[in-house]
Amino acid sequence: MACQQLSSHSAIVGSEEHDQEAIDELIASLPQTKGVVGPFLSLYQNFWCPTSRIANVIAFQRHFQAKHKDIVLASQPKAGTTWLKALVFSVVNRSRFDISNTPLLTLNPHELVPHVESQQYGNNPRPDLDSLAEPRLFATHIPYPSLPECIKRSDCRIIYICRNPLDTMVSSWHFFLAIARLEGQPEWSLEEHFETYCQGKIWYGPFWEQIMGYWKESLERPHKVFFLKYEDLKEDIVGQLKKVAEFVGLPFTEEEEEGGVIEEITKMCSFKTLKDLEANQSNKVLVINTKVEKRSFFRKGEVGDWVNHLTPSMVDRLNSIMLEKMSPFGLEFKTC
Ligand code: PAP
Repeated sequence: MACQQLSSHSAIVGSEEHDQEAIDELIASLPQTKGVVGPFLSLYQNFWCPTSRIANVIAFQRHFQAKHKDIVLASQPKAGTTWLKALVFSVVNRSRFDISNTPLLTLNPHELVPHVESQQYGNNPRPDLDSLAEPRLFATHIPYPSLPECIKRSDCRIIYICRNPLDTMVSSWHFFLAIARLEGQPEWSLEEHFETYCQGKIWYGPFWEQIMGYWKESLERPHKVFFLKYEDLKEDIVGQLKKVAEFVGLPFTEEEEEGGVIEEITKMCSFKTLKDLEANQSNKVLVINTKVEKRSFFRKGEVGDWVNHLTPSMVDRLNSIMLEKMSPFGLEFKTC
């Protein structure tokens, strides 16, 4: 059933013509859920995609042309995407900007490194991406199997950031509630959100499928997919950033290391620095199909905030999902 669904979708994706009617028919045929979180989700290629973004995803799959130097930042929502965007942007552009003139001072990381499926392909099935400075940086929440084939086949690199599901779940509850409040939508409880999360019916979920897709690929092709954990960044940001720089083919020189360039970048991209910037304060709204206040990307930025929210039975349930779906493949998380 799952494979059938994937292959009939592949026919649409593979079609050269931009056949809006066929796309609309496909979207209308997909299983749908309202869930409790935001807009409708549809089960497209075995992941729960916000229905309003499926056409964008298809356009991305059909028309995107990878270049060998491209860097794709992939994540599950609320796993540390904003942080990763700021860090990799700074690493890649360190010869163009230093800390005194970095665009991070005036722009939110999501404006600097837009999400392909919600921003670049948001209003245009064929955005002009050729003129972007190289190496081009892209971000996506799409699971690995659904990435455009050219990304998988080319030499471009993928950095995936992952976070322990206990904190990710709590973070996503706060984030989606902030959006609901901004839009005057009804609110929902942590318990309701938790249930949806554990059922996998959450943006780009089930979360275990999305995480494991990238994890397995990172084991099979470590030169292609770099698997980064939020908790490891927290513990040793300098060491992790060196690995990121090497992975993208731009290692820090001895001179840079001695000159404190790595520390400067990590300080610039720290939770406190970014959160306090005027560019990331309230009343600044980013539009990614949905309106989001920039400050809602910076809440607490800690490992272990779940202890303040989850009951022992909730923790047991999430732990057993991790034990069943992830541990057998060697993936474990630090949770405090
Ligand atoms: P997104 O997928 O919608 O872009 P994402 O950036 O992945 O969201 O997740 C936001 C989380 O990262 C928030 O976690 P919290 O709710 O537990 O606080 C946010 O605070 C945290 N975050 C954002 N920027 C940083 C940073 N520079 N350092 C550490 N954590 C950060």
